[in-house]
Amino acid sequence: MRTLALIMSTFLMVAVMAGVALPTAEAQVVPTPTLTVFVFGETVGGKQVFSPSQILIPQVPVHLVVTFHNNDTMQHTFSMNDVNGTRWVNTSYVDPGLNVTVEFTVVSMTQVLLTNGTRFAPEAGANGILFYCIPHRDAGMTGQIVLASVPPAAAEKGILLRAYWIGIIGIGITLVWVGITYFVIKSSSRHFVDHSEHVRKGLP
Ligand SMILES: [Cu+2]
Repeated sequence: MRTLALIMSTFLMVAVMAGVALPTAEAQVVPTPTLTVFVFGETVGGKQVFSPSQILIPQVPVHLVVTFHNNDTMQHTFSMNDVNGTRWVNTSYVDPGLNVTVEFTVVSMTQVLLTNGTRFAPEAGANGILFYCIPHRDAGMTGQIVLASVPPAAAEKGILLRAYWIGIIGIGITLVWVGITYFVIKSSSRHFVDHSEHVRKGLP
């Protein structure tokens, strides 16, 4: 009986250890996703604008492929500066009816990585990373790359991991108590020596 209890508890301990060891194997490298968007340059109600004026990104980092289409009768650009006013992303002047594609990686809301490996700190707008049209910036032709979700991934992961550890610790504590109880009951019971002692005697 004692041997059986030892075998059982050993088996359960091994199962718990295996469960604890699992999460380390789950560590993985997540590749940067690519988001392809179209942005139009046009004149709406006499005003030069980007349409849409916001590029919503679901997360950072994200690789952005922006196809700028000039849907107007005058030239426009899709351009981005760093915090010091140096221009790093630029379609140059796009003629009416034409497309130009630019691509870069938004590493974070304060860092952009170009395809040639250069990193720069992008100029910020009120809600995100600013982009603009060179000849019409002062006329208000600006837009922003906006992070659509404020760190949901980290929060979600935290809750899931916490639930996982609460479960594992709960199972562990339960097993420890089963073990303690077994030995407490065993030590407070004397050994029966023959079958007559096993017969239920009822209340004293
Ligand atoms: Cu313009």
